[in-house]
Amino acid sequence: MKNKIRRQSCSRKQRREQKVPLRDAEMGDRPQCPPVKTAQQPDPVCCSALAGQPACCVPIKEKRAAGPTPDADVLEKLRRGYERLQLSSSTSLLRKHLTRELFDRLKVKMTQHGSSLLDVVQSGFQHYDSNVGVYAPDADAYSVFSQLFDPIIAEYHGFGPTDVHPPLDWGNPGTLQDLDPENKYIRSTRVRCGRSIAGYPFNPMMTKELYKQMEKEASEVLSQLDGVHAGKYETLRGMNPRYQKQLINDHYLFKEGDRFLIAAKSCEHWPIGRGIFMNEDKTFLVWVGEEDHLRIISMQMGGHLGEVYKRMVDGVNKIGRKLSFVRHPRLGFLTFCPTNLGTTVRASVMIRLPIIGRDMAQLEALAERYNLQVRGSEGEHTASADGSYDISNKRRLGITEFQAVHEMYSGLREMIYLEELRSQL
Ligand code: ADP
Ligand code: CIR
Repeated sequence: MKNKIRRQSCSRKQRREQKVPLRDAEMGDRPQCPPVKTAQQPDPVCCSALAGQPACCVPIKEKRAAGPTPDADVLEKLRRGYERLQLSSSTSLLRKHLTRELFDRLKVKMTQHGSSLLDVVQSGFQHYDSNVGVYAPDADAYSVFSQLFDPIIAEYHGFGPTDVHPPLDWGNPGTLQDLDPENKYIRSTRVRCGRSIAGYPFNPMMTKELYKQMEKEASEVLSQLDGVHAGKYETLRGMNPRYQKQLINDHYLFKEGDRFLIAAKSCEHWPIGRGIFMNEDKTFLVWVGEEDHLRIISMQMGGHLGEVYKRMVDGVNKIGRKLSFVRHPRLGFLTFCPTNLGTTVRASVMIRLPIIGRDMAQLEALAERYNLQVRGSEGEHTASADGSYDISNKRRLGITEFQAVHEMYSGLREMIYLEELRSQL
């Protein structure tokens, strides 16, 4: 008796090289296998038996539901990674929410771009000090692996599995004043948002060609910006290393070698497709090809949040007229990291609070009270080099853009007030 056959996943490379992305988990665009008898081919042969054909099926004893599954190597990596994570002392949201039962259910799933659970969890499997530990390798991952993403998103943003992100609302930037008019505490203010350009997968699934295409598309649009946003795009390829280092040290450019992103396969083909757009004053910047396709940033010295926010909003609106961004009906704007979903907005100040900021743990506890997040002076996962901290809104999902910024605004006002009070004791 002939063996029955089932579909087997093609390798990641095979999938990525397909010009047309897979439409659904039933492999709608893949060759028909097991083959169907037709008048022309009454006794068709399985593709795995044809010399020179990429195999997309493999003989098995029992027929199973059609649909791609990860190959044996991926399943083994998942099994080992999961066992080790369980034995570790990791406090990541990944470890907390990926129960054995859920792991067994999700490990066989794949997205239409061919991403597996491994693509979602590999950063958290490698780095036990992750806060979160998961990334979405493509937009579809948020649906296919929703049973893992949803509880993580709920815990990070306070956004439940049936909640729906509100429509975009920038509010009125003019109502946000200078947080530190006497220039006593705040060195600089920055507001950024992330955008994924429609038609491209997220980092781990990007090929060299896609990076080049995306950079070209983005840089052409950016080069046409006018007014205060007008500036120049500089690709990272061939950038003078000293100039690049200076831009990083001055907090304009993304740093290289973030171990969480490397483990998430987010730095492949570096520096192809990566670069920065800057206006003349370096108060409006766009990162291309870093963690998200685009990071749109406004920053300036001092504490005038309203001015900084307005410049970002106007810039995003101009860019949005020329590029289509990926927006999910429930999760808002989609980003690579689930912590950035929804509004994607992070409004931060670089601030010195000599009394209440004397120790980081105490400062973090206070910040939590106002839904704020404290980062080191060189960015996420860094320490404070000079007694200053980067303090920003923590929540980005389930609230409007204006609410996200306002949460930071009112929290920072409270913290500065406390610092003032204590300095008078
Ligand atoms: P994001 O996720 O917002 O891109 P990162 O933590 O990766 O932030 O930081 C990116 C860069 O932006 C780092 O150099 C960081 O120090 C800088 N940065 C963040 N907030 C401010 C601020 N308010 N003023 C100046 N630089 C800032
Ligand atoms: C982590 O899990 O720590 C990293 N993947 C970064 C997560 C995003 N940032 C954050 O929670 N502050």
